[in-house]
Order: sequence, then structure tokens, then C-alpha cells
Amino acid sequence: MPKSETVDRTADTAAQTILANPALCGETAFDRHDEQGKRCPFGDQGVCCRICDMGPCRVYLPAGRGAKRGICGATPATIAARHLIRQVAAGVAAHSDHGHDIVKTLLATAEGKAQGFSIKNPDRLVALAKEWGLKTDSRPINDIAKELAVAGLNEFNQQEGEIRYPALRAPKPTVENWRRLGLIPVGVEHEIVETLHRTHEGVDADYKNLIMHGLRTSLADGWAGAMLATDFGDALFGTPQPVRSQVNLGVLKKDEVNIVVHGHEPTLSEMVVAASRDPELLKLAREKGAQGILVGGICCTANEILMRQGAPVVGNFLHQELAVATGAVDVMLVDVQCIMPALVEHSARFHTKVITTSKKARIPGATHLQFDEHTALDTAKEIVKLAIENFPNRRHVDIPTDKTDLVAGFTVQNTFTHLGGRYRATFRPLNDGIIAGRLRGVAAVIGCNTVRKTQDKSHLAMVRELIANDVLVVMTGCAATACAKAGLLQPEAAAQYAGKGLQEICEAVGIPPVLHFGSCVDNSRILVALCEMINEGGLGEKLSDLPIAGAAPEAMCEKAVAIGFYCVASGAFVNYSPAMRVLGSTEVTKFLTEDLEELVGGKFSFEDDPVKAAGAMIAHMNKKRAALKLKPMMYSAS
Ligand code: NFS
Ligand code: SF4
Repeated sequence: MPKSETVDRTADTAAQTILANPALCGETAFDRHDEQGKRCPFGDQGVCCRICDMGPCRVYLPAGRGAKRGICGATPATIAARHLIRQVAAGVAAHSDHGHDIVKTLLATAEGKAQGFSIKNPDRLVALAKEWGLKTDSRPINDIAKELAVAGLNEFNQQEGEIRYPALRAPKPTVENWRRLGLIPVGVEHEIVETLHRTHEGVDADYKNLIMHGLRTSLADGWAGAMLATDFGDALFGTPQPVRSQVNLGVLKKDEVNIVVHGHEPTLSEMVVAASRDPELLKLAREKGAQGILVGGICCTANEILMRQGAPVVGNFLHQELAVATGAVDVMLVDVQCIMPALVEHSARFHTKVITTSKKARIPGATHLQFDEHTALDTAKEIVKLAIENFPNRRHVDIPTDKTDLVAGFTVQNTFTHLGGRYRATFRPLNDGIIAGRLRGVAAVIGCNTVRKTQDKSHLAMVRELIANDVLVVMTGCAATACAKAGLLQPEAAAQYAGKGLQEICEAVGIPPVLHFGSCVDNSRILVALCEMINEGGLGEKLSDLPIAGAAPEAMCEKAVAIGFYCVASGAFVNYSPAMRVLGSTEVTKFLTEDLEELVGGKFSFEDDPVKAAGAMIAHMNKKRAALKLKPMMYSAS
């Protein structure tokens, strides 16, 4: 296949190089996508119900096909809403189970039972403990950590009251509105259980009632599960600092042992990075003919070790099979989420060993090495050793040369600290920039890759359009990796792509126009940043007053649905593409894209064209700017 024919599949030149040689690369998700052909419109539009075993029932499509109702009488709206909030619950569960594991690791560390772990940022831990109302004076750090971790676990299984963070962090009027609507979760598990119950056959049939519970469930992700993963992760593994690194398949090294960590949880990958620096193992690598050991990441694990260790990023979601196809990956180490089962079969064409490590995620044919925090360092060393021993088994190696510099590691605590020589976190420069009309607002562009759209293309088009219009962009997940590969995460990108006002802010603060905030659970950093913007003053009273917007331009998984939901529930305008599976119900579609705004201040739009979607986000920011009576934009159209 000539390279020119791969451009529909991916905008990434390294990926194009690999896909242009199918004889070497073998089958990938792109081929399996073609093999699926045209999808069933009922499933695609959310009106196929398989909740009970009288079905599946395929109900009325706007095109005039299908029965009016399911066997039980469920309408298209009921069916679409039930399906959608089950996706929300699954997404919330994924982020929250991840957060839960980090809290448990913090507890094991405090009890001295987690091998190789220590509390890397005790200041952050003490700050959290104070925020949570715990006593911190003259107490040993492990005591505080233990009490904090136990309190953290309670956020998951609490059975009455409210999760803690909304009242602690969100602006009061936003919290009051959530309370008025009954949207504050009791506990993470409580809401997930209730979603599964409500969507069981013959329970909740009111689509509005279902969607509102979906919003409540999603808030348990953004304001508990994911927020705990970020906060406790920062205390345990260290809070990120701005860091330079590189991204794309070209970071793999021909003459070094390459270990690619793929998945989501930082507990294992942190240890593997540590083990790769072990002098004994480095010596063994040299004995096998390798010059060193490289640990690079795919998907959100990549973002975790990039943010905290500056480790190079091999790629985003659709790069997982392509990385193996370089022939240079000695071990592909996976934990949970976004791991294609096809990796095992695919890797068999090369010499790559796929190692699964979580009891929750095994793949037939993979080597399984159970990871457990009590023996973390030993397991990590064993994995590194396996990779070293596999190095001499390499066959044909052909690594694309593409790699790009990037800056990552931004957080609520560090983004605006360096201004004017003051080392204090203050959002003043950001708020002032918006108030004066240098900056139009802030957009969060996040989420996945999907074979339903050209890899990375929508991310790039949307982000370029936003920054050209003086919108500061914050990114996480595979979206951030997409833009990093294209060079948008470098300070130099401001001069090339940003509007004049954004350029001035970037120069004054010393930041790129696109800020990498981390993995997908780190979207919680964005929520906290929005709270800080309100606290700083001048931009309204509730989160929904802010000139902000969100987008997932290449969304793929249930976690993205959950994130979209908690952003809308938190008051944001969110463009989600490809559309959520609700278009078969005009009522549900209208509720999500219009009516929600009156209730929570945020709403969805499902525009697939990334430039038009950016236009809608900009229009929303303009509307908010007008409501706040802010000055006209200094250099671009208001
Ligand atoms: Ni987010 Fe991360 Fe990527 Fe999507 Fe998967 S890695 S948690 S889900 S595909 S961005
Ligand atoms: Fe059909 Fe109702 Fe059963 Fe769904 S719950 S499969 S609509 S009978």
C-alpha cells in the first residue's frame, strides 16, 4: 500500500510509514475496522436493547424502521438513556477502580507493606490532610498517610451523605445547584450500583430521570474516583513539574532493550522505571549486547510516567500495534484499560513478549506475572530481566525516525507559579488575560483515538483552530499525545500557531499554548483549575459562568462518556464526537444537547467536523464573555 493511501487512516507520519508496509506490519485495528463493514444502525444509534432475554429488541429509528416499542414497552428514549448511563457507570468504574488501587497502595505504603514505594511528596500529603480536616501537627507522616488513605477508601463505599470534594473545592453556587438537583453522589460505588439497578429490566423508564442519575454517577468519577487517583498519586509518586521529553515511535532505540508500558495505573510503571535503572540489570543488558534499557509508554500509562519521570511517549491508543510492528519492542507490559486483545496474536509475528500483570485483565496467550504492591520491586525487576533476555531474539527491526520534543508536567499547583519571580500558585495571570481580552477562554481537549476517524486529525485541526483564536488549550490522555506528536506542546508552537493575545500570555508566563495536564484521571486537575479561576475572582460565581469548553474529538471508550458527563454536569459545553449512541432517540438527543443547559449550565454537542466544533466552543466562550461583560477581544474577533 503506498503511503498516500494511509492518510485516511492516520495523520501521523510514523504510523503512515508502518501501515504502508502491510506485509511486515500484519493486521491491525484499521484492517479489522474495515472488516466490520457497515454497522447495524439500531446499535449505532442506541436503540437496540439487550437488557433482558426476551430481546434483543430493535426499536423505531427516525428513518422509520423497527417496532415502535420493545416487548416490555420500552421506548427509544428509555432504551437509549439506559444504554448510555450504563456506559457512564462502566467509565466511572474504570477510573474509580484505578483510583481505589492508588489509595490502597498509599495505605500499604504507610503501613510499610509496599515494597519499593515511599511517600515522594510529603508536603502534598500534608496539604491534602489539612484540606480534609485531619490533624497534622507533630504526627509522623505515615500516621497521617494512613488516616488519609482510610478516609479516601470511604469515598468509594460511603452509604450516606455526600462525597467530600464538591463541598471542599467547588464554588458554593455550583454546589447549591447540585444539591437542589440531587446530583451530589453519596459514594462512588453507591451510584454505580444504583445505575445498574435503575437500568435493569422494568425499573426506571423515564429518560430524564435516567440521564440525571447518569450525571450524578459521573460526578463520582470527576469529583471522587479520578480526583483521588490524581491527588493521592501526586502525594505517593510525586507531583509533576514541567518536564521536557520526546514522543512517537522514533523514541524506541535500536541498540537498547525497549520496554513499552501500556495501560493506566502508575503503580507498576513507576516501579519498572526504577528497576530499569538498577545497575545489575544494566550490566546484564550490556552482556546481552544492548547499550541500555529504555522504558517508554503507550496510552495513559505513558502520560503518568511522562509527567512524573519525563519518560518518552511511544504513542497513543492506535499506536499500540504499530509499536510492536517496529520489531524493536522486547516487552509490551500491560495492566488495565485500552489494551487490545489482538496485541498477543499481533506480537507473535515479531519477537515481542506481551506480559499481563493485573488479575483483572488477562489475555489468552500472554505471559502473566501477577503484580502486587507487596512485591512490586521484585516483580518489576523480573519483568525487566525478561525483556533483556528477549533482546537477542529480535528479528527484523525497522523503527520510523519520527520523534518530536514536548513539554509536559503541568498541574494546578505549578502552571502559573513562575510569573514575575514569585513562586506562588496564582491564577491571576490567567484571569487577567481573559478579563483584558488577550485570552478568549480555556478549552480542554481530551480523550482517545478511534478508527472511526482519521487518527489524530480531528485533535490537531480543533486545537490549531482554538489556539489561533486566542484560546488556551489544556489536554490529557491520547489527545495530548496526538498534539505532542505534531509539535503543539512546545513553547515555540505559540509563535507558529497561536493568536497574538495567547502568544503574549505564553511568553509572559513561559508556557506552551497547549498544556499537557496528564492522564485521563488527571482531567480532575482541570476541574480544580476551574475552581481556582472562580476563586481568583472576576469571572463569575459558578463554574458554568466561565468562558470555557471541552471536547473529545476522537472519543472511543466508556471512560470518555463518563468524562463528558461530569464535565457537562460541572457546567461545561462539551463537543463529543463521534456522537454518543443516542441519535435514535430525538428526545434523549434534545435533552443532552439543549435542555440540560438550563439545569446544570453545561450541555453536549455532537458536531463531527473539528473546525466547526471549535467554532461552537468559541461561540460558547463568547456568550459567557458577554454575560460577564468582559472587554472585547484585543486582537481577534469577539
Ligand atoms: Ni483515556 Fe487513557 Fe487513550 Fe482514551 Fe484509552 S488511554 S484513560 S481512554 S484511549 S484517552
Ligand atoms: Fe426488549 Fe424490554 Fe427486554 Fe429491552 S428490556 S430487551 S426492550 S423486552
